[in-house]
Amino acid sequence: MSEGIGARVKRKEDKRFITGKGKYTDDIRMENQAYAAFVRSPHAHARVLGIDTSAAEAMEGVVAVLNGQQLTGDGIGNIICGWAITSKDGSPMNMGAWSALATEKVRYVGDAVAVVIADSQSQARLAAEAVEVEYEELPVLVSTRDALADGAAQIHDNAPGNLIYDWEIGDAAATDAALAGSAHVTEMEITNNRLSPNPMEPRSAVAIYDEAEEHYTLYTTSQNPHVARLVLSAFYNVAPEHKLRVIAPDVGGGFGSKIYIYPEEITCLWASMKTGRSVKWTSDRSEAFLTDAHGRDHVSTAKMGFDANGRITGFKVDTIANFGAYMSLFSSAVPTYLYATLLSGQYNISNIHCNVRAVYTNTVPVDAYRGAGRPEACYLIERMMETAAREMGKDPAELRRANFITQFPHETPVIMTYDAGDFGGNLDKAMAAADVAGFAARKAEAAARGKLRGLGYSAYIEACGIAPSQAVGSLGAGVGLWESAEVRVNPVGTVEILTGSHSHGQGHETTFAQIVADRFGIPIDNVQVVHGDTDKVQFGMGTYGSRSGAVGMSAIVKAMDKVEAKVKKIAAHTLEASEDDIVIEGGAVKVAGTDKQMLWHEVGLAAYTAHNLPDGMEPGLKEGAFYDPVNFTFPAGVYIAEVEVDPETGVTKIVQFTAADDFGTIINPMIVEGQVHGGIAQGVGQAMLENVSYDADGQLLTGSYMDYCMPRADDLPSYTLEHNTTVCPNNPLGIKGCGEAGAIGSPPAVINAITDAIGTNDLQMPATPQAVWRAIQAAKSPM
Ligand code: MCN
Repeated sequence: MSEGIGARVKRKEDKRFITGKGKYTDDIRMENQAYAAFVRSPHAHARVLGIDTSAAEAMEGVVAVLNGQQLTGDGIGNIICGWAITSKDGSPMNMGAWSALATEKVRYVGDAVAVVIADSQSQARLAAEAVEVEYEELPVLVSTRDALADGAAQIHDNAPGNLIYDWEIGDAAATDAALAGSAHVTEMEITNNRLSPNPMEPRSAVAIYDEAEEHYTLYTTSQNPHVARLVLSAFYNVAPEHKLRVIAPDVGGGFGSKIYIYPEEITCLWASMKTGRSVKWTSDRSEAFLTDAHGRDHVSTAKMGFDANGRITGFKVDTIANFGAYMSLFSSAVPTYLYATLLSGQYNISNIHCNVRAVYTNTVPVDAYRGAGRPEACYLIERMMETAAREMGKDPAELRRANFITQFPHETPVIMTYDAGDFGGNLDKAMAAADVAGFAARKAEAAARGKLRGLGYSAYIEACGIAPSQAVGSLGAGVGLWESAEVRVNPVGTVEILTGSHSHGQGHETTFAQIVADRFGIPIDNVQVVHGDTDKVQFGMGTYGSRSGAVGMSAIVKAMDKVEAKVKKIAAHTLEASEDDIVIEGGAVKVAGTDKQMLWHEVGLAAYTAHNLPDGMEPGLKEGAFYDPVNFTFPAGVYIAEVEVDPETGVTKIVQFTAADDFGTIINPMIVEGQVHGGIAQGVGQAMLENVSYDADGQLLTGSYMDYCMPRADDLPSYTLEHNTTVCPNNPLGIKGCGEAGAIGSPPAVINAITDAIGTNDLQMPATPQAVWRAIQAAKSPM
């Protein structure tokens, strides 16, 4: 059976994961290891008047109690956002200072003010409770909507009115004119609810300072260890880059939340140097809810205009994006270049304008969470399309089809150039698989049982494969986003792939091996994927924005091209043939049309034994490459949800969910389907269950699984998945990312289905039974 491109190969890494043999950060145990426990603010907004550590310092097992004054005194820099956004008046973004340990002020419940280092975790935690902090409470701001209001609490002195930036894209005047001349305008206010990321493995760090070598090692739950090392040394001044090794071993999920460098890693590294002990910190679930970067949290008003034939004339959006208490590493890019640039959706729209105001509040920092900006854009467009169809009495599928982009490349008014797609084909596939034709009968049958049945569409598009360096650099990113790879063929013919991508659940050890197996005709078990260690892989950009396939694998392909060229030279020389006649097939390097061949491992051996190489050829068989694409990739698809609502209780069941996706060339259909399943589960979670909630004092009300409802198996239907393929022209494999699509496309499909069932458009996420019941009642007796 082929193990190459397109094969449903089982994941190589799962053997160790499902037998409990994975090696995670918390599994690292160092000799002489101490533990960190953070002293966290119980107030959402307060001045720190004093910290008394004397009682804690006297407790058993306590090694040190360290605070923010000491940290900044040692020259440790502030945490920064690395993506510069310029406001429409030309002013730079207002970035408030964020010290890993707060000094003068705390700005959210959970903000760390001190750290206790002790011999055991329980001793550290007990002593943290004994640290006395005197606070002066300040007025609190939580609500996204209220952040810009007169009299709102002021969170950072250098961000007057809590405004971080006021940014726009598109043509405001042309869009206003288009809306004014429209036959119909749909208007909505849409909230995108705040989410907590909840990877299975909580964040963890083990910091090791070697005094003799003046060298630091950090084991950490990171999606991008190289970027972590760069930022820790270049910006936070924690350690010189060549004296810092960052290792992200097995990581149990991230969903974006492990891209950032948090206060805890900085503090553990510094505390290790201060105390001369290895320092470990592992978050518990409560700390994760309190401190992991949240996602989404937008409030938008939108207007979409149509001409008499149902063609979109203009789309105008005004969004307030809540950034929480501080600007996290990528936060500024999320509601701008990852959101507003996708507001054309799959549609041919000549006039778009979007204004985004980013604001501070006394809540956990908000940054990228699976989809990051693109779910917010998709939700907005697809709720608008469905609502517009209902208002105009048009079929929602046909309204979409009439507006689909059909010619590629297509340049949108919000600076994206879509490279390839077949949006009508995706819709056809989804509609056939969902049996839309049979929906009326199913609805009637449900009605006979007293149930409301509804059907909702979502046609999503996203820009992923986050790179290209030229584009992201010109838009304000602090670094270019390419990827690196090295392909090492060993003397016995086995292959090691060193990649700057990082796998934390996506199955790279399998899919990356598959493309090597495909090219060189060797078993995937003879291919080892090496990642996640700055001492092994020199540099890389890590994994987020569904980039590892399109960008990371492309770097491997480029490196394999170079290996193949050398292999052909060696074989041609040894077999006394022309290089042009050499082919690699079935684990052998052959002279085409003859029976002359070298086995793959014989070529490997020849390269290293080096006594019969072509003149001037260097021995060895390893090649490196960097890949920097010319454009993003644009996965797209159509999702159809079918729901049944109990009108007495509001309880909603998704009875059918159909996804037709276009991911270009698919390397491993089983892994891709797993990615889509997981993404849809997260999208259903956002649509129906999940919501981070704070009270007016800034206390987190959803700080445990009792209050923050994650989707469970019985909340989810069996999915029907279809694939449509248009090959991406901008990478050698023709692939598009699949890691976020499910989370992007599914929320509007679910909400559109529920609102179809209950006959009102007035419903915000999450559509809990209570929210659905209330929407039904409000529709019955409008105020
Ligand atoms: N793949 C494929 N064919 C394609 C596209 C991808 O076979 N046409 C394979 C890839 O080789 C890879 C997997 O599918 O094994 C996902 O690839 P890709 O879409 O490139 O995404 P990344 O590997 O870059 O992963 C990042 C993406 C993101 S941004 C989030 S968030 C997310 C996600 O992946 N977080 C995840 N999926 C996750 N899955 C798990 N289990 N855990 C997370 O934290």
